[in-house]
Amino acid sequence: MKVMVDTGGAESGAISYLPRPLEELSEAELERKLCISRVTTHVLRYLTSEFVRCGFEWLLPVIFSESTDPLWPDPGASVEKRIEVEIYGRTVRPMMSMIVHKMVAASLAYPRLFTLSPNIRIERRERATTGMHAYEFTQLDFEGRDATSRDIMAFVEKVIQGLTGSVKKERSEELKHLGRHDCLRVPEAPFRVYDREELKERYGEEWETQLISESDEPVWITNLPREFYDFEDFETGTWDNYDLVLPRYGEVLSGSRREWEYDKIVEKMERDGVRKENYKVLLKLAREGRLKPSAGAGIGIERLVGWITGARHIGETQPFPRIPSIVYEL
Ligand code: ASN
Repeated sequence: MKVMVDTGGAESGAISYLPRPLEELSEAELERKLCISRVTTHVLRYLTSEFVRCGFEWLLPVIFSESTDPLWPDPGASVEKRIEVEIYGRTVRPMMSMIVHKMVAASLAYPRLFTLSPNIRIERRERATTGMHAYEFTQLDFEGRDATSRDIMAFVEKVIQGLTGSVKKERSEELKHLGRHDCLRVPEAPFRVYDREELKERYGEEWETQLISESDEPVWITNLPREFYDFEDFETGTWDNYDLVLPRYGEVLSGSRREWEYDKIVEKMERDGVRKENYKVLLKLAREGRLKPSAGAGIGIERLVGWITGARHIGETQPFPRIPSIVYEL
């Protein structure tokens, strides 16, 4: 089968390789696919058992809901289509992320929680060739009541160090087959932290692409203006949030300390043009003082595995690739 890709003008750093469906792969390619899958299995087992060991409840994911992440006004988000369907007379949306559910769940019932959350984001078609976007992906989304950004960042650093160490040890055959064993290193902690303002001054508007190509270790970026749920200090104009950026593979995690005060959430929703009627439960809890301070993040599983295995496109880490602009039968 020939795939026509309407990329509408490639983004910077475009790659030419696009993953193909299972039934079109050669024996050698299928073997590579199995190696990547073995690493994925290891990654999922390691991460879920680490989170459980650290006292996180493992929640099952939600797919359809009235409330989901607005992914707005984050300049990095680029969905070209927002899906809404009616079920039982109500309009619901597939999860773009479970952020609202996490904030509610952490406030009311589960002080520490995580979920393996399938997210659907119909990315703009030119993102087919970034190698980093898929229109369906899974994030390990987690939240801790009363946690600070520092707590989350330190925890993530430990997890990434432990994971790279264990995958190198226990999946060395697969990593060798994939040509990744010698170049994958356990990163040193603490990871470097950059303020977005500082990066913008140094590299200009294309700071993210520059940083991804120049760094050889995972690094943090803080202070990113984005959605209402990330904590913003109205006095200083700074944001208490963070992205973890991997060399070559880009942002693998984003998270923040959360907004929990009713007045601030409302002010931000109104400022950003986010429809308050889609967040009635969150707003009610905040108004009643039942929404609690928390912090958390989501780890993109495909990107994490892509980095570990040296995948040419994150679609390679998916048994059934979900590449923007390409819909295979399976
Ligand atoms: N999971 C992210 C967070 O916890 C939100 C997102 O995926 N947009 O902040």
